Amino acid sequence: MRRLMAISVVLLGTTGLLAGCGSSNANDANGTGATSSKPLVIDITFSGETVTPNGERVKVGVGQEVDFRVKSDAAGEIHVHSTPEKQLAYSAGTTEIKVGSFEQPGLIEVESHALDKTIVQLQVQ
Ligand SMILES: [Cu+2]
Repeated sequence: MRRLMAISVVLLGTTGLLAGCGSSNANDANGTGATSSKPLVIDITFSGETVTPNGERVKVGVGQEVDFRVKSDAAGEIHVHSTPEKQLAYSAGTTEIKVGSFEQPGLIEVESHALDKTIVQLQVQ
């Protein structure tokens, strides 16, 4: 008897999911499921002694892929204070860098040590 109940619960759950699938597209766009699927692209521009953005806080979903699109007049490195930390090299011109995803919620500093500036703070949540 107990087993039978368990099975019918599973079946109910499955049909519920299937039924929800076709109609849930509109809801998905403004909420929950959207974060992890597409990468967050952050544009970073180095010019002489300045960098844009400059210390801004950017929200990232846990497990969401992050890409940096770096435009610079000279080669350099970006330091990501994640665990483990990452040292990302870029060249003069435009460099696309796949940073990867972060599994731990928290604040991650992204810095240029050459300029001694914080570029962005990734708020992983
Ligand atoms: Cu650093």
